[in-house]
Amino acid sequence: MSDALIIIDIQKDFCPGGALAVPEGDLIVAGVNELMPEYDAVILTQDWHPAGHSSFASAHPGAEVMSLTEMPYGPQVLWPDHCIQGSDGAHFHPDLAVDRADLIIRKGYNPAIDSYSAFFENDRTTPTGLEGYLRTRGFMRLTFVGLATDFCVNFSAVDAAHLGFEAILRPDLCRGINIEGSLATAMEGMAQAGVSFAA
Ligand code: VGL
Ligand code: ZN
Repeated sequence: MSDALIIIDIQKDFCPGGALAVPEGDLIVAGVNELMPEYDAVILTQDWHPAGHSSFASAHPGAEVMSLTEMPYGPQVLWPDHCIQGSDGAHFHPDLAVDRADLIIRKGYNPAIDSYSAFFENDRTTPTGLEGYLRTRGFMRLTFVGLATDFCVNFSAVDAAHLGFEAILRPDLCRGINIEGSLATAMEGMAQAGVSFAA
């Protein structure tokens, strides 16, 4: 069976100094680079929002950053402005070996819907196209690394398991945001969905 490595959102804005910094987000970069040659395909995701995106607190007058709002598709955390298309913060971490990637899949470009998962937008139905790409290339076993463990990595790994892929998480090569226990909840949810953890 051939194996794909799915590297979630290792972008400047999710690393220390960025707009939505994940603690220690930069510390996984060297390990992720080292892992790349062990896989038959390397796929990067890139959070890629238009300015004024509906997931930004700044687009909701009076709303606080990291508060919850209700969107037509369900509850949504309101984030600081981050990963705006073409901005410096949307670039990958400068040390990430991006040249090794077969595919860079962008997500979050729909102004009205956030997209945590690499497979579906947060309405849980609009596909990004990644499932078809992986199936047509014959990749059935996927290893997930990146940022943030409790949001985009979590949603991507759970969707992969639900879609019938073998999904493996490398917790040592992920870092989380952890809002009100979200990291523990995410780890439980992934285990329940059938995601396995490897070191
Ligand atoms: C992410 C919050 C907002 C992530 C992306 O990559 O986990 N989190 N956008
Ligand atoms: Zn985002």
